[in-house]
Amino acid sequence: MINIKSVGLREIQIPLKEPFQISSGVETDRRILLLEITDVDGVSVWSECVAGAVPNYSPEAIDTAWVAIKEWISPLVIGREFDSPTEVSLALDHAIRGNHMAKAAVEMGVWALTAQRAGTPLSGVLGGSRDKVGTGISIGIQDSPEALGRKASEAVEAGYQKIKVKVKPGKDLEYVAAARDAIGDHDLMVDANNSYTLDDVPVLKQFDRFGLIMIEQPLAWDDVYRHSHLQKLLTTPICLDESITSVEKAREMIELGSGRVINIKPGRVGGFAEAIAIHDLAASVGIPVWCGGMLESGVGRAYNVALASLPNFTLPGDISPSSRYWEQDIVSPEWTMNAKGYVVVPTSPGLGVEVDVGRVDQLTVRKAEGGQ
Ligand code: OSB
Ligand code: MG
Repeated sequence: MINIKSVGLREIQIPLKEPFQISSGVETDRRILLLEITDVDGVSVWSECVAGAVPNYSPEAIDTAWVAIKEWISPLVIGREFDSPTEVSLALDHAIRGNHMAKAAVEMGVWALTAQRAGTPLSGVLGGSRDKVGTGISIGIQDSPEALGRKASEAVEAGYQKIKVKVKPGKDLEYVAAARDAIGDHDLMVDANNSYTLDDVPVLKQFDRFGLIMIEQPLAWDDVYRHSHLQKLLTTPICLDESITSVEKAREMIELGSGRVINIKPGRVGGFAEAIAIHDLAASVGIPVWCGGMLESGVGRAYNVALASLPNFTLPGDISPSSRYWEQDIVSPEWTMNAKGYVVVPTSPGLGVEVDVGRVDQLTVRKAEGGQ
């Protein structure tokens, strides 16, 4: 039984070790919305809303999520009894259109609360089967092909199993060529964050010569249909990220042949129930999935690691260790990766990491109570 008493919101700000640039913008200080969800028995968990400072990845941003969680989502869950996290997911889905990242922060927290109460690791309640998850790195757009080549080879040195490089028109073929030269036949992919159109087919076809394991979201952020045309013209598998916002979108992708791989971010799809549905659908048709990242703190990372332990997450996720992003994370122990590029899935109850509340307090810039 789930019976939530309060949803505390707070915004923290942490400087990223280095700016992270994608086709549509750059992030230097990460503004992060954390929730502290407490039930009527006093059991409490932390969760993270992955929305960014501006809506340049999806239509959501931290400020819209703040309002959505405080004003609309919290009142739907506080003081009401639910039998399972899936019931919470259905209730939120029924009452609120869009606002997936806001809903996910609450819904995922409820899964962690369920795990915490049962004395089970989060991966266990999700149906995870791996004791460690393979990790890749996502390298932002660099100033020169040489700089990218250096970063890519350092990442291979560090053990990352998959190297993903961000591209955009004009910062593409030369950059990818440099990365490929730097890392030999190591697994390499690109992420365009929807910076191309079908007019760019001549350029996009040239990506085929680099032996990439996939090209992520080349066309519009909400497009499925046009990707089906593009996939027919490329030998490189297309992986959809932004445009897979639900299991129904995943079904469209599969039926249209718009891609051959799916990046699952639980925040983007509204939570774990939907993420698991996409995972299961993809598994049933032989489409591999991997867990994407949104520059999460150690809290959001705990949720991603747990999800990535499910069986069809057969490709390395964007689940870098804490030290890739932060001088100091807000959890202990911090997330680490071994020399073979694996992050260990925690076996202790709930998230498997402790939140350093003192540090969170220091980083907090605003607080509120949901539903008030
Ligand atoms: O497209 O996968 C993306 C970060 C912010 C917004 C969108 C994306 C990303 C990443 C970062 O690629 C992955 C990570 O968290 O390391
Ligand atoms: Mg992406």
